[in-house]
Amino acid sequence: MYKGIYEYTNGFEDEEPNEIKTMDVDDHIYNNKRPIMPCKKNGAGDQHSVSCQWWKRYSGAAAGCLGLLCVLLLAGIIGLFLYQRDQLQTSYNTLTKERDQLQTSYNTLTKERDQLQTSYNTLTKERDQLQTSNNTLIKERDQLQTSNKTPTKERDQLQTSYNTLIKERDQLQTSYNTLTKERDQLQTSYNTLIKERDQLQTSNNNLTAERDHLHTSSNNLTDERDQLQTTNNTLIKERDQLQTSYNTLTKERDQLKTSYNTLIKERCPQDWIRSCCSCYYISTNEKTWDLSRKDCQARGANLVIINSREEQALIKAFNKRAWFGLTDKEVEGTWRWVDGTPLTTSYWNKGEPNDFEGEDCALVDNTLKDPVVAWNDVPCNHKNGWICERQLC
Ligand code: MMA
Ligand code: CA
Repeated sequence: MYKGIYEYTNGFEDEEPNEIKTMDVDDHIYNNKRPIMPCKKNGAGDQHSVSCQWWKRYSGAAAGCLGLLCVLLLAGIIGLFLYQRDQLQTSYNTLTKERDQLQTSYNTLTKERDQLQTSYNTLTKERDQLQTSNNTLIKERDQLQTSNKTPTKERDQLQTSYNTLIKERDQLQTSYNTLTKERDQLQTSYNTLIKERDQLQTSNNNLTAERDHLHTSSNNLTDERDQLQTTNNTLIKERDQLQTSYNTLTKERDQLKTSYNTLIKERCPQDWIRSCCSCYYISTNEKTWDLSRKDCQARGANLVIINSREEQALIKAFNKRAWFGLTDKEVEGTWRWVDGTPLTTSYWNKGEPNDFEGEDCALVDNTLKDPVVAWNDVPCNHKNGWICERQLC
């Protein structure tokens, strides 16, 4: 409902005074009241002129109202366009920010897929919104083109606004296409990264398996090493014990060997006679004094040297006419034992030594009954038995 203020002159002065009134236009148009005469009555015979003036005033008011409506409609459309443009600009800014976020999210593989999907959905919605806006614009343009009542200037302004919006829409479409390309490139990069990630994951799995295998081998080797170490320690202990036993046995062996050698030295050969610290060999045949001495030397001994009365009694008890180790063939009358020592204590028979016809070697005679005295000097080249002596200490 629109209310306007109109100034007019009433044609019937008897019904309504000629004054300024406020009236409802719609009531005026649709209630089919008697039309108010916009023209002044000039005379009694000028009725047709009065009707023509009223119609002109009414048509002008209607045209003014229509124009005002058109202006209001255009203002509304322009406002709607501006509002949608702001929304598109806001969407464009949002898309730019999301593109930056996508670029940032590109570095993070885990979040990148979700963010790309979200951005894609947002772009799709906005593309649909753009498509819807475009369709709306096309419809409005068609409505404007079909409206013949719209003034030319206002239509041109609307056309200009429409063209501006179309350009902005094209720019947004271009931005959308650019963002779509960038999104596709990001998607390609994302797919490449996913493949590389999968390859790395596969390599990582292989390396993990090899690491586990090596870890198992290492554990086995460690166990074997520990077992070997334990065995080695046991063997070292056993070796040390064996070494100790070996050393003990070596000492005992050396002691036994020493004892053996001592016993060997102290033992007299078979068929020899032991007495005190010497072994005595009594010959079974006869040789000269020199050959008898050589025989004793061949047996590791020498002709017996008599150092005590007891030894002389022992030799006498053998009851053997035999050479012993006493001679004066170097210096006649100076008797020496075979070890070079001079004779100090002797057991000569009475009248001996007499060097009868050259007698330089002494023998023990077994013809006298005296238990000790038994020596006589006889020629050295005579053959007699002999007695050897090996001293044990
Ligand atoms: C033998 C001989 C000598 C000894 C005299 C003693 C005749 O020679 O044995 O050596 O001195 O007897 O009468
Ligand atoms: Ca003699």
